[in-house]
Amino acid sequence: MKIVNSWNDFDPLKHVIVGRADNCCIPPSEPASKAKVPLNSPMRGMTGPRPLDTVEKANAQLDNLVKVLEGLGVKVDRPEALQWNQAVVTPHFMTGSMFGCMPPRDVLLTIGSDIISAPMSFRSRFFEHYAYSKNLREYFEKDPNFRWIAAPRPELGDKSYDMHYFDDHITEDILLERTAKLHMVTTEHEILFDAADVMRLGKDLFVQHGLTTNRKGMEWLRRMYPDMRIHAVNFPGDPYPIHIDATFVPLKPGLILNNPHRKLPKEQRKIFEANDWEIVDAAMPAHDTPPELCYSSVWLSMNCLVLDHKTVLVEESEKAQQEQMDKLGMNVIPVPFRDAYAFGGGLHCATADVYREGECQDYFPNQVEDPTLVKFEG
Ligand code: DAV
Repeated sequence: MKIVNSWNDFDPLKHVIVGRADNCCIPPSEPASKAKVPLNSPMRGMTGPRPLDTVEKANAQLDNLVKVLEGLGVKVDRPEALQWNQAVVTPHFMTGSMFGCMPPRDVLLTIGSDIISAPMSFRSRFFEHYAYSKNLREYFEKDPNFRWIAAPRPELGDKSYDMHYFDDHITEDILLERTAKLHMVTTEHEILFDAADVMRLGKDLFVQHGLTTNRKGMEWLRRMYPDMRIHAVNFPGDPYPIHIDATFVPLKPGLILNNPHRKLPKEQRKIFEANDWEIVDAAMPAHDTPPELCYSSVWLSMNCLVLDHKTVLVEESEKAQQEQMDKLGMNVIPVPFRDAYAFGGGLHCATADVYREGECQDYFPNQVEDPTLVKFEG
């Protein structure tokens, strides 16, 4: 029986994993996660299990998302929450706690009939893939074509990070300068990527070079998938480039929303222009600030879950984003989700594809000189 199949983020969704907020922690500071906690956030210095009432509220919205999806005929699986408030000790590092299993999108990368558990660049997220073992074992038992792949487990020792990246004198302006120059907190010591840095469009993967994904991670994907084209993209204007799904979001074949504060540079657009893809500025978010104790920016407004080429789930309060998508020809289903944001993201983050209809398509048959194309850099 075929269970796993998904080549993009917009073909008809039939089977998905939705995360859980149980036991979720704010992990202790570590070389990479200082990046995730904005400089002026009250979360700096706060660690430990998240308050129970916030967990319950997030779970209520996650459970409601499950109901909405099931009501639309989508099969939903859930991960197994571990006791995340345990230390992680490996030969290369120790850290005081884990994170959670709300955003499966960060961890699981579905490419056709493969699901890859990503290396993950945060020490606190090293063992997070175990939350999905139960699901993946089941797919492995039932689907003879499903390939369960673990990317190389990273060391995440001090060589994997620029240990001075977040020294005390750091400002947002300095961060903007550095990220624009592709100087990230993660080094090129080893293969690193988070699954949510990869945007899938059939034969092409567009991978954000940012704080959580390096060039070696892209090179690993290139060697794993020699018939695919891997593109390195980056978005100057984002001081914390972590995950591509509040920055560059495809809605249907030929149409991508781009965060207007994080625009894809001109020379990186050639491949889209040569193949008649339209890149549209996303609407402004409804909120000036993210919810309390939230890692992500207000741009979770565009972190939508596309169900098919005409249907999309958008957070309930994001009226401008809903209106824009409506004008772009989508049927918008509003879903309340802000209480879940602090646990790791929006509607796209909170899900991971198991099955979408459709095959691997070539959306970019016209090849132009493309500076994003990843080649061996030996
Ligand atoms: O804009 O904070 C959030 C993406 C979460 N997966 C942002 C990126």
